[in-house]
Amino acid sequence: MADTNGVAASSAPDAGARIEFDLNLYFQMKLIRAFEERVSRLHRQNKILGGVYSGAGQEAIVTGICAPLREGDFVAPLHRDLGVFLMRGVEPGRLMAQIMGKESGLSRGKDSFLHGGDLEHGIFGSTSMLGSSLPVAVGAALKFQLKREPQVAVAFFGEGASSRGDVHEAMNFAGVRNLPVIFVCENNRYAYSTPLEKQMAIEDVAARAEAYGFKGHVVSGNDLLAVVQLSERVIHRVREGGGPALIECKTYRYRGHSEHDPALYRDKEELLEWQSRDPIPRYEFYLEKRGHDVKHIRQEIDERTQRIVQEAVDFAEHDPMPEPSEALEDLYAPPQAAASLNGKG
Ligand SMILES: Cc1ncc(C[n+]2csc(CCOP(=O)(O)OP(=O)(O)O)c2C)c(N)n1
Repeated sequence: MADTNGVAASSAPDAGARIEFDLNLYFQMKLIRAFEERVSRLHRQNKILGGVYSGAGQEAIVTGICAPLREGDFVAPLHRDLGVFLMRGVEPGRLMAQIMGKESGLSRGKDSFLHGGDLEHGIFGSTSMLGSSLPVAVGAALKFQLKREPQVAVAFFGEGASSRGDVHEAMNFAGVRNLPVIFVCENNRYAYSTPLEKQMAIEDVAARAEAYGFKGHVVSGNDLLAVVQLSERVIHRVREGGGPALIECKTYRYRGHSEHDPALYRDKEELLEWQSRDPIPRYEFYLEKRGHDVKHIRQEIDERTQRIVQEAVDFAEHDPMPEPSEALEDLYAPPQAAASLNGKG
């Protein structure tokens, strides 16, 4: 696995590598949490353009799912998955610049976090339509299959999006064609203010996989160890040609749907209960059982993550806003490129 924020290595063959792998996962999850918290704060300071959709509480999912991915794999994140960008090796400063709408951001200041993508790191920028990125991930998986490339596609979505038609069409097609795609549902029990039971007649989104001819798995999305152990196994199988998979991660978002939502539709007891299952202390407990000096490691990693986040903020704050004259650049593929895509170039 890469040191700070590179694409994570796939597996840990021996004890030494396992220790490094375990500690790097901890570092990644803590970096995502620190980044999320800072972004929420920056939003309150009016330094962020557009909405902020915090994934605080859900960090173990992106960390554990992305860890076994390789360069060249394709990921379609959910609007709450800032962590995917860090896990795939996007520079924290560039990510912060994107969130602040600055020139060095992924879209060169044309959007905030929500729709940012980075194909260089295999990240498809999401669109506002819930669930619409699943057919795109399936398209990428079809390309991998047709070209016999050993890559996989991963599509993250919420349980709210799972009630949308595109999600079912994507899963059906993936099942029919046995495509190398992993669908990851981050089931945080609320789609904006709509609770789970008001939009699904069953308990598990994962149960739907069977109807499309592949396996659905349920895992605690607050248990990094469980997520990574499952994702290593599932991604390996999918990569080997075993066909699609659906992983449902049960979790909870700490903040409102977005920063402007005080989430008055859920009760405090529920939030407290989920916070008592926070993925960070849970993983620390595992590290402790493995014999690590967690207090010392925590302090070291906190200092490191705070430094990285501060450097990212400094970079983004000093980065210029884009020039108005660039407003129409990068909106469409140049005619030459479009013609060659159509086979007429
Ligand atoms: C097709 C569609 N319907 C409604 C919305 C408005 N909307 C944006 S996010 C959201 C809730 C999404 O819930 P979920 O898919 O569970 O993901 P979560 O936000 O909980 O992570 C809604 C209703 C939208 N963007 N697209």
